[in-house]
Amino acid sequence: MSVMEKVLDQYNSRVYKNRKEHMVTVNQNEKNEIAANVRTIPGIITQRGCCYAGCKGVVLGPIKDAFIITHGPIGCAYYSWGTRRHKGKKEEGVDNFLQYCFSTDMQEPDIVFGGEKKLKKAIEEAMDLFQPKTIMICSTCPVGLIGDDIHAVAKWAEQEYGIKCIAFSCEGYKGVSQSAGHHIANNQLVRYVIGEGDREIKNKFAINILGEYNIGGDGWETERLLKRIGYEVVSTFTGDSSMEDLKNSHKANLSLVQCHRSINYIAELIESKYGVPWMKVNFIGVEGTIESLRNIAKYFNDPELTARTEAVIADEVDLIEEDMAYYKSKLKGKTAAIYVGGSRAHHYQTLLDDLGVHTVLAGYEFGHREEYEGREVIPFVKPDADSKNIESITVSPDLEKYHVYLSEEDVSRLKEEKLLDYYGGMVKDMSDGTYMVDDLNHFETEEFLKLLKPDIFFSGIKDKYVAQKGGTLSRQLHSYDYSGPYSCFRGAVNFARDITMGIYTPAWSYVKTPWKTAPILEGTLGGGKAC
Ligand code: CFM
Ligand code: HCA
Repeated sequence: MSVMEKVLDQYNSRVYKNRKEHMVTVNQNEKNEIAANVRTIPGIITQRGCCYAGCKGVVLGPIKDAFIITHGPIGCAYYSWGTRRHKGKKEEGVDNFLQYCFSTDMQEPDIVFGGEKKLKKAIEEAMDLFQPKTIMICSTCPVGLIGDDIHAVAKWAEQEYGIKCIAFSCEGYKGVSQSAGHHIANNQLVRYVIGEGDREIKNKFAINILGEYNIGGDGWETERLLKRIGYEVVSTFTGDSSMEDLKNSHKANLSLVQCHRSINYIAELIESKYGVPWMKVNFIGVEGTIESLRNIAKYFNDPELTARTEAVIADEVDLIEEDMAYYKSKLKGKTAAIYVGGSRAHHYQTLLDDLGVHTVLAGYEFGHREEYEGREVIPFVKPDADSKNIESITVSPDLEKYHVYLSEEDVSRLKEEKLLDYYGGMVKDMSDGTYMVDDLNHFETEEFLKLLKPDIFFSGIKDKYVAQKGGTLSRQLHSYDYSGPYSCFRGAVNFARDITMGIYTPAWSYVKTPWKTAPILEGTLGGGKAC
């Protein structure tokens, strides 16, 4: 029986059938079709976050001068505050609210009698104390259930105070975990923010970095590298960004997409409305970074820029070569399992490959089929649960602001070459016999770790300690524990150092795993039928 069959075999037949569709043993001669983007089975202990987490925590949270009020009970605001480690610097003339956590702190009477009054009061207080230029309101579950009209309150605030106030109906239950929240945030940013700026852009090598949230300083390192080559970074969505940056993003000549899952809607809508194409990049891993930089230079098609790209690559590689060779000598032949949100399980395989570490299992919490199998499957994907209650907005070209850098023929050629508007997904970069899994739950995580025994398990806070108590080293690939940046060349060394330290710490061999010391009881997890 294969490892996957051993895990699945513990389920009853109904759960077996369901979960089997979400697990693939990779075989490059086959289609490797996976079921993804479906609601979590009630009762299963999932690792996924909620829709509010994806909207407020992920996409909007890093915008430093947006004053975000979580409308709901206090826990939601508190748990989306700071732990993701999206860093932001104070900038002259730009507010920075990242260190604060604002919430209406709804109580039972607000649920019974309605919470709009309390929300207005919170906005009044915000204006008195902080005078923000932008307020964002994010709803949590009870708000949707009792029907508070946060959009009406946002309109009231705009009229009352002459500020921008945007409401996001991102109630936690609204769709497939974070993925639904990304969509809601993307829609409102396209509607009310992008395209409003009139900053002058002088450099024709003007780019946006979409889907880069500056976790552990990743965005800063990527920006440093791109600026060194000669690019102007117009905006980053949304790591260390200001509203003014986002408003001007339509002025760039190319959008780079780091995390496809969280931002593909914005990338496509910016292209339809303003003519700016997008390119999937990966700044995680030495080889990934080199390939991305070369692809960007290919798009701009300028001999000086291309030469500068090669010179910077040579110099940056030279600086890290010795360290990388050392860490590779320590890590070569080790194995890893990765289970994170909707993009890093792919990106980090590039960096692990650089270090000679073989990824035996990789999965997403809420990736869609295109993040697994590539965008070519989009026409065959059935409408998902989210499409019922989350709008898909369409836009038409803005005749005044629409601009092109390359000719239509050149853009079509690059699209055909899959350099633009394309993402190939994770599976093409995985080797035969490895496992690709979707929406892994706690039970499956433990079982896979027992059977595959990877040297390191990359995941998040909810499953890290379970793994470590079982004797498997675990590093958080969401927040990087307390470390980073891990992006580009210098980041690769930081990552290699951190995991070498982890793997060579003898602690894990001292941990006695419960399943080695206690007999497994019939009918419990790891024993009889789990569900
Ligand atoms: Fe994109 Fe992200 Fe991720 Fe994501 Fe996330 Fe994140 Fe993640 Mo946590 S936007 S999909 S919703 S790369 S918060 S910065 S680490 S699950 S893999
Ligand atoms: C979220 C944010 C999260 C959680 C990470 C974790 C992050 O899902 O709301 O489970 O450890 O990156 O901080 O993905």
